[in-house]
Amino acid sequence: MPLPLETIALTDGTCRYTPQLFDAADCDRILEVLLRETAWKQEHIRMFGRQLPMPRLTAWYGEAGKTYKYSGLLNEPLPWFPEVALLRDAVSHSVGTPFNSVLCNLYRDGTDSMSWHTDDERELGRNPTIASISFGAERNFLLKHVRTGARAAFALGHGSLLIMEGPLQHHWVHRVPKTSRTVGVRVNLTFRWIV
Ligand SMILES: O=C(O)CCC(=O)C(=O)O
Repeated sequence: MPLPLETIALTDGTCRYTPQLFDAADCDRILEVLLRETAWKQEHIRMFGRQLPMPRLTAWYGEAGKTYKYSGLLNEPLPWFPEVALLRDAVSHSVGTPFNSVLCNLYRDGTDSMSWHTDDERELGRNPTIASISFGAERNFLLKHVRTGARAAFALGHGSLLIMEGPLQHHWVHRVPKTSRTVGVRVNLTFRWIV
C-alpha cells in the first residue's frame, strides 16, 4: 500500500509531502550508496560572460534516449544502477505514477544551492509530476508564486518525499538557498517523466 501523503493545495498547483518515506536506518544506507555509486559531475554554466561551476554536483540517469536540457546543458542519461532503480520503483509506487529519469543533486555543504527556477522544459510535458526525495542534511526548499509573490516552504529532511504536480510549474518558481548554518552533505533526487 502506498504511504499516505499530505496534500498541500497551493494557488495554481499542488504539492504532496511526507517527511519520512523510508525509515531512518534505510536512509543512512541509501545515502552512503548514493554518495559512493552516483557518477557525480561538476558542471559549468555560462553566466555573466563566464563559465562558472554550478554550486552543486549533478548526475542524470534514465532510459536510453531520454535526454534533458536545462541551464543550457544537454544531459544524456546514464543507465540506471540498482539502488537508484529501486528508489525509482519505490517512489513510483508511493506517488502512483511512473518515472523514466532522475536528476541527482549533491549539496556538499551550506554553500551549495540551487537558484530560483521552474521545471518547465518542453520534454517534461505540460503539467509534470516531479517527485523529489532527499537524504542527509535537512535543507530549506522554497516556492514563490511568480505573479503574487506568495511563498511556501518545506524543510526537506533525511528520507522525505515532496511531489510537485498540476499546473504548479507554470506559476511557481523554487529554489534551495545557501545557508550559513553548518550543514553536512545532502543528496536530492528528482524523478521525472520525459515525454
Ligand atoms: O534539491 C532540491 O530539493 C531541489 C532540486 C530541484 O529543484 C530540481 O532538481 O529542479
